[in-house]
Amino acid sequence: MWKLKIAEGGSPWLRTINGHVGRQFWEFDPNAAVSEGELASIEEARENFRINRFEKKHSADLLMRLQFAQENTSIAVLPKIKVKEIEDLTEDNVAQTLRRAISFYSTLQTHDGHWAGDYGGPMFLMPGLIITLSITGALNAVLSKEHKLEMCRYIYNHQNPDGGWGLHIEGPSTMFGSVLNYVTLRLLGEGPNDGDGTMEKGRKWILDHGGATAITSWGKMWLSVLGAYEWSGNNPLPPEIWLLPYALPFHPGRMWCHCRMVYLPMSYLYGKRFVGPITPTVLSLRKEIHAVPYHEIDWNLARNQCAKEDLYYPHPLVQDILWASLHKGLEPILMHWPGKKLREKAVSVAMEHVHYEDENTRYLCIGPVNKVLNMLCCWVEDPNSEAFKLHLSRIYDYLWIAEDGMKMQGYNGSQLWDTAFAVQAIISTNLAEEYGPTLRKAYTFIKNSQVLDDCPGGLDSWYRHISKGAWPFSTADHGWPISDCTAEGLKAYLSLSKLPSELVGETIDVKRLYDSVNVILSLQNSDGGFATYELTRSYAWLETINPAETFGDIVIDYPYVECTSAAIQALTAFKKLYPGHRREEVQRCIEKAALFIEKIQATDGSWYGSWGVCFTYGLWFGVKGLVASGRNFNNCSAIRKACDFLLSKQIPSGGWGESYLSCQNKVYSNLEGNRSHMVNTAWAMLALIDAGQTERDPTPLHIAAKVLINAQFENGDFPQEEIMGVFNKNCMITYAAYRNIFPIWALGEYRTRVLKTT
Ligand code: LAN
Repeated sequence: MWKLKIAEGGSPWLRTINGHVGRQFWEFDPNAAVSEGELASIEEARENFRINRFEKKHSADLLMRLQFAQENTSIAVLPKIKVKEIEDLTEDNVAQTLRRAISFYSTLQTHDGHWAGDYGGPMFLMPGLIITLSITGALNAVLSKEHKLEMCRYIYNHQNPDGGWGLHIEGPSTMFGSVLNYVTLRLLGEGPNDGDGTMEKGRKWILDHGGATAITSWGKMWLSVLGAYEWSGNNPLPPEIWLLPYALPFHPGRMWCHCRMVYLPMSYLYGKRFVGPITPTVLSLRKEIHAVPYHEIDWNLARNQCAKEDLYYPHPLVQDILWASLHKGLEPILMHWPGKKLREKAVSVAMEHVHYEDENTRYLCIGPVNKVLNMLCCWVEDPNSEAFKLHLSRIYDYLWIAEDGMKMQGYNGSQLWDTAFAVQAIISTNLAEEYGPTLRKAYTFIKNSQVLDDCPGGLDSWYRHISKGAWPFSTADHGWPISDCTAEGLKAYLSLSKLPSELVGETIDVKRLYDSVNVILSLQNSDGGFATYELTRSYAWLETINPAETFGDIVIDYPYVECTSAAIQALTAFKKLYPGHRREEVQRCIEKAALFIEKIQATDGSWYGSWGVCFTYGLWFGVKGLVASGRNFNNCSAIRKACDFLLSKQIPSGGWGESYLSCQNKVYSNLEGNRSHMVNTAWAMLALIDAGQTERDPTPLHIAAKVLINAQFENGDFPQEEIMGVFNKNCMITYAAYRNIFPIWALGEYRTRVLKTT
């Protein structure tokens, strides 16, 4: 029986700075007391997913929800509301829907005060883990047979009908997804010919589309360390780049931290031309995944091959010329004495940076890709090292299980982010006094998750921004500061601090709030905008050297409407409570940020949301930021244009439903069949309410509220619909809590700001 464990350590190889608050991982306990009924519900959920997997590609996080339902059997559920006519939208009916929704959502809160949930979606993460564990010989020590079974289940469940696998669970087949997942199944013990044709179909997709030499650059790197592809078929990733002066615009220290932290261990492995043990499986894979015999492959040609299915960001010509000259001109020098001396120096500098990252994230690392790459580097450096052991025990933080199987998540969770939103959603309903225990726990979690220190040593030499006072996306142990997570954390904290302390608990030292404001102020760029983790440190033209064909906008940290808006909102909320603190700076920051948001609005009145799908998300942030800065419908044309844009996209049913294609193509796209999606509907409502639509004409809000209310399940939950998170324009990611948080928030605002006034 799988059990979700919360805030537990349990291994001498785990480090923590806050007693593991926020940690979540799944453990298989063969002896757990479990009823027949429980087992049957889990089996049923799995079977339902499997049968409908081509129509509903997104799992509904049912294993966790079943576990919590089991633990909360005594909760009485109010009867469901059905709205037929707009007249049924009474204060009582909306309040009852909200009580049902919040009571249900409260049962999902963990004992340390956060909300846990599935943060899967990408299909290229688990392969990196399995390849690393196979190479290092740690596969069986880290993963039980139940783990492996669930991982295989996941990969089977997400195979497309054409035999291939996508970049993410809802995407069409790509070479990147197909080869990596095929290889993963093989390393997990599947033979090349399984009984039901999965492997044969997968291989056929790969070979029909040009074979594994047409995989993207990241795929080439993974296959090279595994030994199923040659390093000479990779474009250079020279570690010497770490030795260059910071003044150069392409210095890695100026790149987006995620890009920098992924290319760091890659450059170490490339610099060493590291290849794992060539096992019989690896030899067999060389035959299975390539379209021509391995020794006949033209590796020089393969360097720039990429299947058309994978090409989101094709290399510009200058990039190909750059790689060719480094490959042919520089690499031969660095591979032989005396150039080799420089190479040795460079790989050791790279390794120092790897260790710094590991140590300062308690071996979680900034994300799932550098997590496993750093782990591999530590093993390559010394297979018996403590660092490698410390890495192993943090693998579970990235694994999640739902009815579709076990997946690797895009982060070690979205704990702080979801909790900050959940708090603001609940408080928006004006029912806070009924949910004291829930809010108290959440308050404790938020207080316990603030990052209290900067990283050690000279921050500049490690290319790190300050973190003292920031909030992270997941946990304090992860510790990387993020502009909008700090802002949302601060907003949630401040709204809780306004509630009676008998209800929610004590405040923290105001200095900690000043520190968070300091982080926010320090992250404003000179153009007024906010990027994600750091200031924008270089130029957008650097994107021409983005070698990752499947991702857009990864090389530098760009300013975003979401981050900029969140900063404005947090600073305005702070200013109201602490008007004296850095008054002028705060005011100037807000005003510059608002101008930035106006400036980046598209001519059609929309904002493109980069981290959620997509226009509805961007518009919610755009409007909310402008309104927080003091603008409104009457004095700001950007807000009026945003309203018009949103209203023009409302579908006849009354909701909004945006497809992930909006993100890729940057063109508003409805979901297939013009269906509505509860999360988009909620974002659009929130934006319209903030923009003053109530005074103009509340009808669009009424019909949207009706859609939300009618979608609620008997138990107070909402349906899991299409995937709603995104990164780097092209890859989708699951936010399992959004289906609860945003309907609550939108109906909360609807209750307090629309119904109360109309
Ligand atoms: C995230 C998750 C959170 C997200 C928000 C806070 C929502 C956003 O407003 C700012 C950007 C941020 C922090 C973000 C950036 C990109 C991440 C880290 C992710 C989407 C989670 C996974 C993704 C990461 C890059 C995945 C690994 C893949 C690579 C291309 C390196």
